[in-house]
Amino acid sequence: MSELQALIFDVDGTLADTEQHGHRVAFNRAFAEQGLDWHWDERLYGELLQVTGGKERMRFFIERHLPAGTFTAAELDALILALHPLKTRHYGEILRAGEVPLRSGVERLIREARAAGIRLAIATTSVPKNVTRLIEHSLGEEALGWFEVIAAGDMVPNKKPAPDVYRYALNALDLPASQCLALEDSDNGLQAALAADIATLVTLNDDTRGQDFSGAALVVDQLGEPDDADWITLARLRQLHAHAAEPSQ
Ligand code: XBP
Ligand code: MG
Repeated sequence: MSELQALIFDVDGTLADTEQHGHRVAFNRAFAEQGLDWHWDERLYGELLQVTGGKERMRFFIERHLPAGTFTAAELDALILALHPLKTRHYGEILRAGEVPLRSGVERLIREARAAGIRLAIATTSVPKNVTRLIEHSLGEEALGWFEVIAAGDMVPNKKPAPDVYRYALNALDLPASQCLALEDSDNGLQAALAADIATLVTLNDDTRGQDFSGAALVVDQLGEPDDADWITLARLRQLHAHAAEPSQ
């Protein structure tokens, strides 16, 4: 049987609740800075989350929610390319202000895994800068070195639910999928990890509760801390991983 060698973490929604309090706010600030009167409220943003990637999400919004012909194809491309760096800058300011803490149990589990010699990687659709900033501002600058691989954003041709970003991470770790476990929060993320054959633990959040998580090794509310009724230890992850590797009857 293949022993667990590495954990591959999704970022948005998994390490921290970045979407509604971070990315959404940053998109709205970018729209205002560009002189656009668009505002994404929490409900609309919850729907837009079905599309991963900030540039792809803005394109989806414009194509689905604005009157046809509002922009020519060339104007649309140019607008998205202009907005996305503004949004990334605003998002960085939100992280720098410490407004998006890590989710319960994330730091504890990362430290436990490191202490046990488990390798760590990231697989996300968000841009690399957003990942490094979140890690720096929440775990400290030295924590950047804890993650051997940060597979992110446009480093792969197709974003989640495509498996590309997970395959990229496996390749960079030089490990087979059977020696890794993914941690995700969304149906798109779960599909991406499963399509790369990686057993996956899902931690739910308010935007993803109610999605279809068939195929997950386990679905929980949070990783949790020792005072919580249920919390996820590295020993539990090893069990889940071993169980997921058993041939189905
Ligand atoms: C995360 C995302 C990201 C962010 C925005 O999905 O969809 O697109 O919302 O990121 P996942 P950028 O957690 O499944 O990786 O604006 O940096 O693209
Ligand atoms: Mg996510």
